[in-house]
Amino acid sequence: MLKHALPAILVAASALAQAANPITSKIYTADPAALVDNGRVYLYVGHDEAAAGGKDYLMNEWRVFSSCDMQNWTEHPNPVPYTVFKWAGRDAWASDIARRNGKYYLYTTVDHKTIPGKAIGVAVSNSPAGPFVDARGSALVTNDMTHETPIAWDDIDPAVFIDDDGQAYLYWGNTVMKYAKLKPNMIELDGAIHTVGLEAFTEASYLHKHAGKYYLSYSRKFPEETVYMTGPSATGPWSFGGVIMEQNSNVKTIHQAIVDFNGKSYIFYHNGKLPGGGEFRRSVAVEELHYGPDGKILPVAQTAQ
Ligand code: FUB
Repeated sequence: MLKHALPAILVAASALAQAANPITSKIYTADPAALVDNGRVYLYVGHDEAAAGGKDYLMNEWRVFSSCDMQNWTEHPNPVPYTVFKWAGRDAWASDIARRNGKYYLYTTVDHKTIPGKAIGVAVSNSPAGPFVDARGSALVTNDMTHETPIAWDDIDPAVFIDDDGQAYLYWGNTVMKYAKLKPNMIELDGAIHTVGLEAFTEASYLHKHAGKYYLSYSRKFPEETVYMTGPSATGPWSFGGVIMEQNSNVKTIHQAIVDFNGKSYIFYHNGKLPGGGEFRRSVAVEELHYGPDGKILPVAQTAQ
């Protein structure tokens, strides 16, 4: 009897330990950014508002959620509209967040009103739940139209990382990954913009540190899969680590964020599994992420929804 009962108990226990996906089924959400602060995980997502059968992204705001257990998510009443940036014309695309000196800096992608193409802005708040206001009054990064073949969307998907020595970095890009140092005020680039050639890099670069090792994850190919590299510093040099998550079935993008929380590691991503979901109607979900004894990230399967 016990022989048969045990597996059932284990299945039930692992189901309980599993995170609830998607994070919300009330709206479509995409491009997760996550921050652990004061015993909670804060999650910032783009709101996918395209109608059924829509042919493009319709994203006007970022929504803010938080959880103390990765299971139950509370939405906070301060969505961040792209209009927080007076210089932005549309498109609340991907973002990332960092805390410094008691303030919360939200780096985000928007379309610039006067400089053609995407740009990166930074908003600031005294609370991780907002409200957020424009921290600079102008874009932090704008599209480089002097490039021989200018790409309107190559300055997207900011990721911010503060190293143990206090140096902050911003990573971003589409097709080519770029990075630059941030000044201690977090709202100005410090020095040159560097480019990094990564094999089949598409977008969604993300930097995190675990057990003394630097991990650079990103979306590779299109449809995208999430892969990672490791390195001895926040600027590399990078060595390929492996595939973390395979492509979605009905959505070409996947966009990850990785955090440690209460002794476990997690990866946020999006898919199109919510009923009515698809390319422009995505849903953010979360899975536990595990490291092998050699520091390798083990492949992560998406849980059913
Ligand atoms: O949500 C718009 C774009 O799709 C993001 O900037 C990319 O990362 C991809 O998820």
